[in-house]
Amino acid sequence: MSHRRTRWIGCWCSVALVASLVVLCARPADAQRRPKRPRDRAASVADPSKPTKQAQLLVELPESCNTPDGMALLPSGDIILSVPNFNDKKAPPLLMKITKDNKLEEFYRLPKNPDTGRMGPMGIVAAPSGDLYLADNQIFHDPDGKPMLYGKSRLVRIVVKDGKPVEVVPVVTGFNVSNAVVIRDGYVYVSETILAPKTGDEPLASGVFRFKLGEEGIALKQPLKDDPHLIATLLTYNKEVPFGADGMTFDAQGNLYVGNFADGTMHKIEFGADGKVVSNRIFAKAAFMKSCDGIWYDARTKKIYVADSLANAVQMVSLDGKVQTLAQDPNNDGSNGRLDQPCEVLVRGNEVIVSNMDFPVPGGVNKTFDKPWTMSVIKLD
Ligand SMILES: [Ca+2]
Ligand SMILES: [Ca+2]
Repeated sequence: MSHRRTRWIGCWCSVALVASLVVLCARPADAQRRPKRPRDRAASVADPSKPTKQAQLLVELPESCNTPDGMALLPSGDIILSVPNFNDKKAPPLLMKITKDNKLEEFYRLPKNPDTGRMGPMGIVAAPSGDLYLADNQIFHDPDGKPMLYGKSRLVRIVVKDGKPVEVVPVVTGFNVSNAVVIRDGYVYVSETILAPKTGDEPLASGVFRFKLGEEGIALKQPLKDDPHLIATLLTYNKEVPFGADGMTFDAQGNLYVGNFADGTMHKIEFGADGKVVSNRIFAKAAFMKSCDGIWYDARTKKIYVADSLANAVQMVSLDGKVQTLAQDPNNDGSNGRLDQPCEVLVRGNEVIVSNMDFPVPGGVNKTFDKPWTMSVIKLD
């Protein structure tokens, strides 16, 4: 399932990276004289913001792929990678294949978006039919060069026959920022990162839309908040960064998790037996989780992996909501697979595969868009 990521344009208030500290409470004198039990020692050294792993190089991307983004894991173990090339639009928008043995192949040179002449491939996921569902994010493609283009983003289906892409079929039109795409139990879910542009000091609204698989030719109602496919709304309180709902993933029980990009929080959405949303709440947050971009639930380790774009890190969220840093790098160019602004993660076997967008955002650890352009891997135990 694909989880995606986001970039935005605007000014971000720089926030110092605050390490989480374990505060030891004062204890009575007699307790201090007693030897520590092993459990006490473990508790005193546990610093959840300290990375436990180092990212390595999975594959270096060619000249045609300056901005990797979303990923779809296929049943074969191959990965389809979205490459919008937002950093340098001289390169065309592409889909690449990373085979299960990590060979890189061009999969699809995407046809033109009918409104802007250029697709913006982001979140991507394989349907049970083998077709791919893809978010075509047009927010950065204003034909007159304005920073934001609203209402032109889409969800499309890429028809796949005998393992090859054949054509692009529009499924839903009228998003502002179609971002992550996930499929479960006959429905496709799309995160909308800006439900309505901000007009003042109010929190930014974003949301999640749900469509029945097979339903096509849908034009969303405007304003988007009035469309009946909207099942959940998130609010983002960060005043400088207008980006909300982003990565999405389901756990084994069918609960949906959504990253709130600029607040760095993860929301949990629960459904009743009739499929209606019964709860939508902030599930995980931590001082050191600066943003919540692409996310992925791994059933083996029972953790949700988070691409933390701003902190240049991959975080892990346990099903009790606790956050722990898996890997983190300082500002760098991505050489040797060091993290270079991760935007998307997925887990294949015991490997966390990381897409490094390298798309600097003010306030983020990554400062420069620079060669090489890379995918990383973090090996789990
Ligand atoms: Ca780089
Ligand atoms: Ca960089």
